[in-house]
Amino acid sequence: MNVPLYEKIWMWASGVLIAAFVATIVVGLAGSALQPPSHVEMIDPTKVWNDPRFQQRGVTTTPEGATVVMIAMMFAFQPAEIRVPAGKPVTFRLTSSDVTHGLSIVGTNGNTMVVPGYISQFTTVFRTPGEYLIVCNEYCGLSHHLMSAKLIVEGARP
Ligand SMILES: [Cu+2]
Repeated sequence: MNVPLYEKIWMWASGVLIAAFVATIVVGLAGSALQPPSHVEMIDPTKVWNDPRFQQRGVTTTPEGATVVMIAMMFAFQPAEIRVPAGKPVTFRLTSSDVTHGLSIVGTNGNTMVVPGYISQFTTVFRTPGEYLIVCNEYCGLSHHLMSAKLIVEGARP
């Protein structure tokens, strides 16, 4: 079969692109520990503020790590400032009382959508102590750009 050179170049170029796309997934998974959300837990979005799972918001610390319980709403996170230990697993549990929001901890792999009716949960480890900005990364309304919170990672670098 006679394949013209020009066509061969395009075939190889497409092959390289496909390999590059697969590599980004592998690097994201293995290198940065990014993963799709796997936790499915539902909640009545109209009763979020009275739900026992969201009565005690904020950080609960144990010797093994910490759990953060937060509610996302237009246009704030509640609580707006959280302190977690460095080098230990921190589990975030979030839900929304109105529309779809996002929680993105800038400079880390902490990132999830917060969809009304569901509880978003993920666990991550913060290795570097310091102050991190938490932003909403799903457009949620006119003051979306003001929706932020602060994460303080405390302790010595493990
Ligand atoms: Cu938002």
